[in-house]
Amino acid sequence: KWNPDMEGLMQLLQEKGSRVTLGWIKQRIKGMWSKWQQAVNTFHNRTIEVGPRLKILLHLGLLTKQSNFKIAELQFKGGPLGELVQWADIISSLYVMGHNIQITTEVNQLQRALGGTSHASSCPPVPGRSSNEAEIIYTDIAGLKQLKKIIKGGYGQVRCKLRIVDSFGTEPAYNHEGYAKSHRQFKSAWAMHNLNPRQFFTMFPHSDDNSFMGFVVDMPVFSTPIPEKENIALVYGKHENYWGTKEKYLEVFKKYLDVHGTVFVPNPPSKIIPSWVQNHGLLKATDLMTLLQRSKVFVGLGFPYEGPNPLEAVAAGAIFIQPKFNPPHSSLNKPFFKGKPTSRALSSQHPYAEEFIGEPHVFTVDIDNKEELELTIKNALKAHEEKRVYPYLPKEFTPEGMIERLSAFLNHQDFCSPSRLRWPPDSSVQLLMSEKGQSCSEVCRKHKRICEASHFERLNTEQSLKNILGTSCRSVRREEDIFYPAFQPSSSVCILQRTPLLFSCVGAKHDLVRFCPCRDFISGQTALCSQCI
Ligand code: U2F
Repeated sequence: KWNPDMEGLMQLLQEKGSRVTLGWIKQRIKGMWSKWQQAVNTFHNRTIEVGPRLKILLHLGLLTKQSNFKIAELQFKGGPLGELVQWADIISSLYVMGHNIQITTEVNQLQRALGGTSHASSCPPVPGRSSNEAEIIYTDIAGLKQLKKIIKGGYGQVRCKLRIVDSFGTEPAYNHEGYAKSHRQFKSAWAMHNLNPRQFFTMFPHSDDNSFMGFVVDMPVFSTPIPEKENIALVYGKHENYWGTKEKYLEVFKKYLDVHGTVFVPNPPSKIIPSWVQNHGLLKATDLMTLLQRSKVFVGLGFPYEGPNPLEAVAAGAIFIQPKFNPPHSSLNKPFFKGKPTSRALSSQHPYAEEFIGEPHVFTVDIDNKEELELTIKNALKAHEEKRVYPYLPKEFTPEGMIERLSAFLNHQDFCSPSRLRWPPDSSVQLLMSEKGQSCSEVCRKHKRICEASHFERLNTEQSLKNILGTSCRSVRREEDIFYPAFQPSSSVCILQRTPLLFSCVGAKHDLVRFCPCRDFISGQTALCSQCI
């Protein structure tokens, strides 16, 4: 069933007409193909539950003319590539897993692809549907809006087939249309789609209410012993706008290292990049990897947030030094996050690198404190001298890890049959009570677990609260908000959730103790519980 035939995939990605949208994606897929082949070979030697061959439609809304994002136009000019990385890897994994995929990058193509779908009917799909009809549809928020226009009346029968690729995540409060409309701070042009929050797939495992899709990092093959590093600090920022006012910060690195960059040079060139920076211009992925393998340090400027590049640097054996954010960056203080359907606050440029990787591969530092910064640079150089740094990549960002995760999702997340939706198994989930004012995500992380939203339903009964609390629960009532199920110590009242779409891992209120389903996870494969594979 595995399909390692790249030429077949390239044919699927062929474009008609003059507008080239898939150029960068095709380049990435070709460059990474040998890694996908290797992953397929490892699966020949071990069992994995791949499930039936599915007909899957992938609609890349971000590349359509109608999205107005200009991502296609800027793909070779320093524009954002993170989302293209992710789409390239989703396409590759589904294809090598042997699924029957179709890709659309224009609204009229989407319309044609949906041709056979009976738009008005509701989930689950009607038996005897045409064999041409997609069983799963991956798209992004731009694509979802386009779908909404095509399919009147709330997505009809495709609703439960949807999987939304959504880098930064969509929290339940923004997802539930009625709730968002009655709480103005949660209104967002990107949200209010009333999907199951786990139908949104993020770039990093940062939003427990959503699912974690991720992407793949090209781990270089090193000769042994690993070649000596050169005295290079490579700055993370392919667009000159990211460099803005950071000259003083970079001067500190200049005292210890030669500073390099890979910034796209516009025509005419501007003067934002200091003359002492050796700029290579925007590089091809393979050349960037070679430069990262030569570099001791990869320097975060504070933007872009949560991109793939720091993981590539760490996989190449460089140390990522990044700014700590105090106060954290969120929609409250940063225009970038304004209107995004998440209240998440970033404690640094790359919280995953900070929290899940850490020292000696990642140092997070207050960049306004010059002494602390100098000490960090010295510590990083010392770690290299003492050979304490090695190329590192969590399994979840390898092709094997991505296939493992995606196939588990495809086999177990059945949004068309809610009765089958309680996954992972009960045995991987522990019920915990938060402290007053704490969210479920917080309490689960504190216990080295992850909030598992699919198990809220099981907790949300009078009996289960009484089992946990005994007689402390004086009375029980049902309410609609993002904090329930919960206990209010001041009144000894237990409050159950009335609206399942509002079950939320991140909801927290100062006077409430939350009841939380916290699951275990495989180290390096955060999306899966210990018994999930
Ligand atoms: C993030 O998007 P970015 O495109 O800014 O993310 P990067 O970390 O810069 O990396 C994207 C890819 O670009 C490649 C690099 C990565 O795989 O290898 N690249 C390259 O090919 N040549 C070069 O010279 C430099 C980089 C994030 F992913 C998005 O979700 C956000 O929207 C965006 C803004 O926060 O940041």
